[in-house]
Amino acid sequence: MQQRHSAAIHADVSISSDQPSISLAALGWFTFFSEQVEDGEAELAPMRIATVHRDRVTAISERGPVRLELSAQSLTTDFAVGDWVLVSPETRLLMRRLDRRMLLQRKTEGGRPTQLIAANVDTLLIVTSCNDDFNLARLERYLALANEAGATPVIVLTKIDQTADAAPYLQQAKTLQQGLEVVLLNATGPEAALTLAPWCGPGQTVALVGSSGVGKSTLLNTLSNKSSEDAQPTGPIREADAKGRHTTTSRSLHAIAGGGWVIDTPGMRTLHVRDAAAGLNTLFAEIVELAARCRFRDCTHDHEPGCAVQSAAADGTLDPARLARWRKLTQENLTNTPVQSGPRGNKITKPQGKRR
Ligand SMILES: Nc1nc2c(ncn2[C@@H]2O[C@H](COP(=O)(O)OP(=O)(O)OP(=O)(O)O)[C@@H](O)[C@H]2O)c(=O)[nH]1
Ligand SMILES: [Mg+2]
Ligand SMILES: [Zn+2]
Repeated sequence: MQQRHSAAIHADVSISSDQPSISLAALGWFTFFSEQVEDGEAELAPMRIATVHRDRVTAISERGPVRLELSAQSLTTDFAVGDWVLVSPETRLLMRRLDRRMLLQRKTEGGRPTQLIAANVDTLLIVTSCNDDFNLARLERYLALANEAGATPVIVLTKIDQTADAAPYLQQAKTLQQGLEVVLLNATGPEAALTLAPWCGPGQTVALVGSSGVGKSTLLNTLSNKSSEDAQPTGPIREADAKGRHTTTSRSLHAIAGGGWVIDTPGMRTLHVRDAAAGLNTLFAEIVELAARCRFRDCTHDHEPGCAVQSAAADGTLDPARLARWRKLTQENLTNTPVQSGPRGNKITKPQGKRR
């Protein structure tokens, strides 16, 4: 596998050595992908999509970055950052995308097409700041996205250097999901890389998501130890409401200095839920557990007698605000998720998101 790339493939990059500079395993390649390569494809080079622009796609190969050629039939929007593809070494033509282990998609309302956020991600770093950006309802939407796709969610609270007391943010975030990891950091300082080290390392991929201005690109520059010339651009936020200015406009994959890969994404403030029943059940597991004790199996936890959910809200063991957010998200998911009819009019429920 190592020796088969021709020089042509790297015509536009500076790496000239015959030795691979990155191992495929360090790039995140493992049996799930290698098993998909068929006998006739042994001469093709596996590469990982690094950037997707309107008119071009780049990838990272064992020797470094490569600009890919797309066939007339493929669109750049078919590919997600983090995808594995097979490329002809002679022509740099992208021959085939391998099946994804997981895909993070931004759902839209109704039937509009989804946006591909990133593929083959192990950990979703959900970034918010210790300021006005912090919003429990928005964080829950990101958690539903991670759960549904099968990525481990971690809440990253930035700008601890700009708040007198970060503890209340940490405490509130921890209540959002059972077993949820929450970390506090200053994205501009090198200690941030140590804080996130448990989720980084050879072969691991993390993706940064969150509103504009929370410090995703700042954190990426810290994790990747970028020099000022090749750093991701960052931009100031508005003082009044802590909103950013959408500095990052495309998604991109970068090497982490201590091993592993990190994906930067443009700020997203609105996230809709759709096809996310399993992800919501993981997010709201304490409500699902209570619901199992309701007198009626089809209890809506609204008006029914013997409702364990309502009584938990009444006696203070379940925060009524959390229950209201559960109700809103599950309702939105139902409204947005088309129900297909089976042969005898039976409802077909979708299979749950894949877990690794
Ligand atoms: N003091 C301090 N400033 C931070 C921290 N994180 C980010 N910033 C600043 O916050 C501003 C926004 O940071 P960016 O990294 O551009 O934010 P982003 O999330 O990438 O924003 P978009 O690309 O617009 O989505 C910049 O001025 C950063 O220097 C932090 O932890 N502490
Ligand atoms: Mg950015
Ligand atoms: Zn009930």
